[in-house]
Amino acid sequence: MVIRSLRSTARKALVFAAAGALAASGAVALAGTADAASTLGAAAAARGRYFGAAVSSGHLGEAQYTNTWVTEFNGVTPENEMKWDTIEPNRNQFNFAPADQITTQARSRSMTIRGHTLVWHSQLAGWVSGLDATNLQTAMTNHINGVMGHWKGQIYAWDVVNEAFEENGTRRQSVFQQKLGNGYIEQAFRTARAADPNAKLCYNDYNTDGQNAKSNAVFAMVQDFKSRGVPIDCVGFQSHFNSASPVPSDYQANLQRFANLGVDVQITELDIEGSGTTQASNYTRVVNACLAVSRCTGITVWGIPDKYSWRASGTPLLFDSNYGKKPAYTAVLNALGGSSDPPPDNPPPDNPPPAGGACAATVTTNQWQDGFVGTVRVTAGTGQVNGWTVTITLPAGATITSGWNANRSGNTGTVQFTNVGFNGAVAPGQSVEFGYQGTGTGSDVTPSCAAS
Ligand code: 9MR
Repeated sequence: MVIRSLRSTARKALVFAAAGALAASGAVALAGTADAASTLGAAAAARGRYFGAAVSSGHLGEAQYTNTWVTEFNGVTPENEMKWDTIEPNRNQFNFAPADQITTQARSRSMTIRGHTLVWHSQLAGWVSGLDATNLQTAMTNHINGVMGHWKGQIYAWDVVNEAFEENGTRRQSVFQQKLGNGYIEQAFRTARAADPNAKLCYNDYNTDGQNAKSNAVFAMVQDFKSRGVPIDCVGFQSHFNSASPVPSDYQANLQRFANLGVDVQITELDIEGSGTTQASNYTRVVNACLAVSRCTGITVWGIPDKYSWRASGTPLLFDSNYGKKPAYTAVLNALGGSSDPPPDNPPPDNPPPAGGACAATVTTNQWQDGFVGTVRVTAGTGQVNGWTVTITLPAGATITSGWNANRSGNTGTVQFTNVGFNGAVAPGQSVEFGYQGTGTGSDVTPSCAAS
């Protein structure tokens, strides 16, 4: 049991470390791992890409939310915390704390971090709109320098300018456009390059996912920037889809034509409304398109469980509101070459499942600087289990602060977990999972399992 637990943890750690290194260096294929990867991030890393999620700092205290993020994803975009109204609410007063909550955890796991976004007409602090052209120019430069400087060397890619075009391909009449004129996008990119020369600089937009007037206008801008040496490294395709705005038939071709200009492409805010196999097959198309374009360096879904989506009623994400994996999750994992099936060495031949009505338990611990999440898997032997008790002994100094899917006898030292109503019955050879989160160092625990 211990060996199984350690093997699994070590494998995940290796894959995650590799993913971080890959993200920094761009799309390079990772040498194949022996087992099919069992998480989105690990599977994407094996294809030389990151798989991220938009994360909100307000939900980080929810164990299932954070656990799902750090277990499944190897990338992150702060959903709102880096936007101008949050991060510079008053002129030259920067509020980095909400975004730091996300980036600190992400960095401790070597995740790929996307910065979103520096210059955008929406979620703009009120004071910016009232500035005259000279002051607006200074404020934009100061904002880019201040925000990028704070995370210099830590951000994989920045959405330098977001949503600057209208559907018909004309420039959006934002305050930046109206007061600074056409040149503001170029100015923003030049300022950004100087502020953090190691960050990839992206233009990001929606409804540019197929060839149309809007994406043609962005294409022309990127082509112009490339021809004149204006720094731009990537284009982000938000990819918000539903039945009124489906995945376009030329989705892959559109990604490819941008890549052919000499920029990376990224799917930056993916969500697809729907459910079941229809939703799953749409997700598969998007993932396959990215995999088919060598310069498509990663995919970010715009949230984790459906209930926290900006359009929750459309259930557009990979996890349902109880963090259950949807058919779309399995489709994405499979498209990335991963598998939810237990790897062939789990259980290894020298560690067969227990006989009769017995059970076995393994613990996988995600440890960060001063906290941890433990995921415990309870597996029934060759007979039916109708209830179970798992016992662990935590290292000194470790304290459990929350848990899910089990009752708990205490928070320190030797702790017993018993099943809750819905997960006591485990069929022969099947597994259920529960988890806990805590402070201190919670690794190296050896679980034992007793069936009833
Ligand atoms: O998901 C974000 C939501 O929480 C905010 O209320 C909203 C405000 O405009 O922004 C959402 O994210 C947007 C992203 O920053 C840019 N592209 C469109 C996204 C969905 O609206």
